[in-house]
Amino acid sequence: MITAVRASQRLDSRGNPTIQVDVKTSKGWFRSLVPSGASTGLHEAVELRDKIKSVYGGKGVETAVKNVQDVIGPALIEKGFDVRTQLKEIDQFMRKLDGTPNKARLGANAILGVSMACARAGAAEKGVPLYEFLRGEAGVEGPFVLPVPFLNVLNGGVHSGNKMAFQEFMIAPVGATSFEESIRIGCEVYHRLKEVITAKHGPTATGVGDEEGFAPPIVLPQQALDLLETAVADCGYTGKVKFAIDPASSEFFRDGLYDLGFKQETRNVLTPPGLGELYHQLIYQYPVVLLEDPFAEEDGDSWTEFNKTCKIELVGDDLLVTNVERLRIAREKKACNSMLLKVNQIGTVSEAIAAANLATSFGWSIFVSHRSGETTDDFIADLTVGLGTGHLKSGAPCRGERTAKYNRLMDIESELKATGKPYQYAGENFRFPQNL
Ligand code: 2PG
Ligand code: MG
Repeated sequence: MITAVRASQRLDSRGNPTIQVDVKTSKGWFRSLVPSGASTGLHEAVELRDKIKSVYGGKGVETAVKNVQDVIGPALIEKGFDVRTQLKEIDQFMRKLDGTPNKARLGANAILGVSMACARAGAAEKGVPLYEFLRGEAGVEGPFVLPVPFLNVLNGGVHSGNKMAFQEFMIAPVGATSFEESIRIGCEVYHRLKEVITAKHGPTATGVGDEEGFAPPIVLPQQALDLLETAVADCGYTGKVKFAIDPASSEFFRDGLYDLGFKQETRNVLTPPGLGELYHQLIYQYPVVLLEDPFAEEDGDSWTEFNKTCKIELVGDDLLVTNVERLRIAREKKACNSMLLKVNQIGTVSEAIAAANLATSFGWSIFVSHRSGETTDDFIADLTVGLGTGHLKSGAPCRGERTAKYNRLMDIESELKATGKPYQYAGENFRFPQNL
């Protein structure tokens, strides 16, 4: 039973306010911190901001804090839900209390904070680790799966001040034999990449972007992938490390065209088929195994067209926003074959799990994701293992808000090893680890 609910305004990794929620049960206090995106999808649940320009530039979340303290908290306590078994009911109750289709009244940030803290409380009351609790909620069975980390080591788009249009270039150590080894490989490549960038562009070019990947003065995706290839080869990991790209193309979609020069003085415009051709070339030329948001959320036809010939994992982020309605539309249109899972896009843990289960029923893969504005909350590490998704992205292996998730995953791996519970590292099977 929940006996107290507390909320506070705290900071995310960009120095913007976010919401922290504490839920109390007989086992103690359970905390969550809510992340926030920059390249957000049009159909995401509403993140409530105070919009008072003079305070944190309008980004304060005091209203959301008040909504937890004065509305959600007292109502939940009165209901007397059992956190061990009623996470779905708790989430459903908050949705009703909000009363809007996109959580615009109480705020998806307020609701999600409570939902995550309740999941933690539920796990503690049940006496199981959070990943095991979430696995139970999702009805997942079989050996536990440790994911392949997709480390975003080069940042562009709206996540950095360089001129590169594409937002994320990730390295995926699929050839490792354990999660811990995958992190070691990822870190070694990351550090070598810094040296490669220094040699090419000088030491001032090694500053990092919002997800702690480097943001050197490059423009083209080929330049980014060449840097990655060099760093991987120098470390002796060619073949063991694959690449992934999230261009976050909604950010440079204008009037039916894609402007790769959107951060430059001059336009560099491609038609949707032209952009599709560029992706095909990159996939042919480099070991790219995953492509996320290659086309804009309003450009569904281009997704469908590209999916006809795309042989790799095609992930819908802005396109799907972790929302079952959007998933059904995308499936109808044969737009993609994988879902990005971001809990704050939908605003409750159980709705995120429902979206994951629907994606699985479509035969799609699931890629768990952090947000560019993160916190030290490591919830998604447990969620990834709980759902057995086989891969996640949590930025570069650098700075606390990113490494918190990777560190937690190493803890989980050690714990599984120590307790003798069956588990496997997803490796090459990151898309469909249940086939392991
Ligand atoms: C994305 C994310 C996370 P943001 O586009 O996938 O990497 O960025 O949180 O800014 O939406
Ligand atoms: Mg994305």
